[in-house]
Amino acid sequence: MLEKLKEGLRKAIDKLRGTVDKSKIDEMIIEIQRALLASDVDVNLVFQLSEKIRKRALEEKPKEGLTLKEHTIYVVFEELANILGKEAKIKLEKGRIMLVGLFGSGKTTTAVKLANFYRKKGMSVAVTSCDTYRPAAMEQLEQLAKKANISCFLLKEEKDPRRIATIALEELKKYDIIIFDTAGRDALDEELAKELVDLANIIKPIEILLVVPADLGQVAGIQAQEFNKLVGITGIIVTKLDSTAKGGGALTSARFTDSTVKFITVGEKIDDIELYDSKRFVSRLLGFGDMETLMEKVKEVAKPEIAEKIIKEDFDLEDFCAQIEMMQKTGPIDKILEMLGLRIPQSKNIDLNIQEKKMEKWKHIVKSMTIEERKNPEIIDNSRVRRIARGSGVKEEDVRELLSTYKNMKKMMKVMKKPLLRGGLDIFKKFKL
Ligand SMILES: Nc1nc2c(ncn2[C@@H]2O[C@H](COP(=O)(O)OP(=O)(O)OP(=O)(O)O)[C@@H](O)[C@H]2O)c(=O)[nH]1
Ligand SMILES: [Mg+2]
Repeated sequence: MLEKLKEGLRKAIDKLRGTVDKSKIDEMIIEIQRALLASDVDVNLVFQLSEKIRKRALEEKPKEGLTLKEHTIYVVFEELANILGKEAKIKLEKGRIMLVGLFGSGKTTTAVKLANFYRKKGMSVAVTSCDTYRPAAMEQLEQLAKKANISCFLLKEEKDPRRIATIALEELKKYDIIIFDTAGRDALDEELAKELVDLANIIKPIEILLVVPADLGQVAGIQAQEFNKLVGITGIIVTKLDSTAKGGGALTSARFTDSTVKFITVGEKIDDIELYDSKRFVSRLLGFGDMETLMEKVKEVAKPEIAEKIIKEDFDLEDFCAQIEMMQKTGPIDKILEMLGLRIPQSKNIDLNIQEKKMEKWKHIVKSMTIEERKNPEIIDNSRVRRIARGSGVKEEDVRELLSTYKNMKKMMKVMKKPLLRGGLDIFKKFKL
């Protein structure tokens, strides 16, 4: 996601090597400007930001215990986070959510991702479609919802979106959250405008979220303004951040309204949606790692104790099994590593696409081990392998495979830990972020 911007910003921070002085800070600012402009952030905004960074880096007294370099990085972090929005606040209360946006912006797919997001927060959720404009729009929502096991209400024959909204409200009233997908158009024409205003009046949503694709860049700001004037949007969802370099422009679009970017989507899968928090986002861009989002993902499926161990790289075979299980649920490891601000070379990657069956086998194997073996798998020699295999009814090579995967993962934890400490975690601790 936003690889170019990331690269550019990291290159900028790299300019601070050695003793930091005014000329190094200027060099860094030029790199930041380049990166942001390439990401389609508004020129004036970029210049304002540059001035602020320059002034604060050179004139502000560094916080206690910080070197000038750390101070400068912190200023860059804060100012970038400022222009890239705020921390999104969402209401976890009963109500209706209405998605609006132009053709192909990602409304229908986002409706289901969003439903899944709220469901994970423990709420009952249903989706419905008021898109009577595009052929097969309802079938698309139906299929996506079915795949994700989300309740979906449709009136496929009805041609009036207002009637659909009215009936859906009644039919779905037992749900905590009802998400309304709406039709798109090439532009916000009169017909669409009227339809959306009517729908908003019927649905009375607690959130009207404008869905904009990241590749719109700065144009997203103009759209936000238009839709805001029309129906008063409460937030923006920037989609397809995974597939464009222009995301910076879209992410800064909320400043034309009094709303904020609330969610971003970063892929086509149902879990590829995140609550947007510019501080977290910028820390990821700068390579400090997004510890909070990572921890949140981990917490969704694992106990906090295990999460701690993952970070501390202090885990035994039992934790290992728990961790593999968790990663099967949290998704591919490369995404988790990206949140840690890391890119692991392909060769070092571990294939975590391990089928349920193998997991089951591994659990049996671990059960056949002594406590000491679980704590220190290093002591397991050939004769112990044989005994464990017999005890758990598997082949010796299965035991070896488990041990070698464990070893690889431990190695990877080491790789993960170093840049974390070197990169920004230390700084983040100092700032108590
Ligand atoms: N790579 C990527 N593709 C996405 C993302 N979100 C949506 N898409 C794709 O964008 C395309 C359009 O998405 P839809 O959800 O159909 O968009 P829509 O706004 O409902 O479109 P209309 O109903 O025609 O107005 C689909 O092919 C989606 O799979 C994303 O975050 N990343
Ligand atoms: Mg649609």
